[in-house]
Amino acid sequence: MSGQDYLAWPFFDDGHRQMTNELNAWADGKLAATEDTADVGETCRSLVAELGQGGWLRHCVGKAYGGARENIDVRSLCLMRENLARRSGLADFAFAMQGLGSGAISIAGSADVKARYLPKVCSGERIAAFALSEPDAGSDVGALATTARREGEFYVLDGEKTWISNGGIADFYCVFARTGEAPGSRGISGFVVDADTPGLEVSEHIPVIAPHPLASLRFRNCRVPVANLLGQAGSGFKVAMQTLDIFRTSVAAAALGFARHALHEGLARSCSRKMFGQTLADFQLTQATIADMATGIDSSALLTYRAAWVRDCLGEPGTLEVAMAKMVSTETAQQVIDKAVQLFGGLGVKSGMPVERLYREIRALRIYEGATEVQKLIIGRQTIKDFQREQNRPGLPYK
Ligand code: COS
Repeated sequence: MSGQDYLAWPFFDDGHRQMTNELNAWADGKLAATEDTADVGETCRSLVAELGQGGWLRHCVGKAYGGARENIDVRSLCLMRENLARRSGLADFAFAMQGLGSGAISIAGSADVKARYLPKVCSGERIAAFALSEPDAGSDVGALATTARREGEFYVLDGEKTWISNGGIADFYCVFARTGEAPGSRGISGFVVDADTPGLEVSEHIPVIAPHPLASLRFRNCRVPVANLLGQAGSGFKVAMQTLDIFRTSVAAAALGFARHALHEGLARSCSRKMFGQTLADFQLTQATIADMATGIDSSALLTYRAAWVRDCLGEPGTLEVAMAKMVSTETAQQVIDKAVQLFGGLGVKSGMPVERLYREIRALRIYEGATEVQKLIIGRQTIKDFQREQNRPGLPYK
């Protein structure tokens, strides 16, 4: 399979096919220049506005708030991210963060909170962010230490968040803090906090290898109305996990987009580069490399769209399928891009070359929204649990 042939897969309906064709027509030529930017914050702001005006952010929220489909459709999110990421890491990022940053509102916000925030997320008028990680609680979310204590009609937040995408440019943050109903993961709640709330400040802008707006936040005596609580007090860990169950699949799709771009670059190079009296593509070693790249990409696509389909069509969270998709797609994309760099030889590491940019861009996807090791934990635990539950069922083989 090549190009957009995979759209014929039974995971998709005609709406997905039409949306993807329209997105590609809209994005062609438009997004290429977004990568070499001096001010990533400003570029992301205008990308969010453009994506909003183009109607693309409608895929980040449900229909009642301006969205394209009844509920957030993970296959649409994935097709959007894959096709944006093929062209521009920042455009993909700007799109994805509107969804991730408002996902907890879609899942657990009151009708009032949804009505206040989601339509403007959809139009691109307000920029969203998801604030979960802390200096001492990244993979171990249950250990987070930011506190929220109830005082009358407010919760008062104190603590620090870090690695917050859109930090510094967001208009609001979905923040997770310890409210203490129970120890560990059962004593955490989610809140929507407007960026201009007194007591909330950006404490550090974090430079990274593939520049994105990323910051640490400090909360000091930051008073948030009780009405901004997301779901029940104490349910925040589950709300955060449910949000990640939706958006981790889309990380897999973004990795797929980067990998497809790298394969395209690798093929163009292999078919044009002359050496030893033939082209690079004539060497069996190159053909083996291309075979690994192409097969890895299709494996990733199958796992990614299966995870999206499980959620959209079976109505299940698909935590196991999501974890498999995220792990395989991000790890595979890293290998595919590395092979593309190798096909370019010295030019592959020259600053500004597409494969050099992809090499920097892919790395963080193996870490954020649950590192590969966390995905292994989820897959291993769930597989063991399934075995233990099923092992006494009559009729299973090997009994
Ligand atoms: N959906 C709904 N509920 C979930 C869930 C999910 N996907 N995953 C776990 N839960 C529930 C569990 O059922 C359990 O509920 P009870 O307390 O009622 O039994 C509770 O949440 C705690 O679950 P668990 O014991 O599995 O939590 P752990 O502390 O062991 O953490 C991992 C599990 C490591 C998987 C989790 O902390 C995680 O995903 N970490 C990575 C976080 C991340 O992605 N950070 C990046 C932030 S965005 S850049």
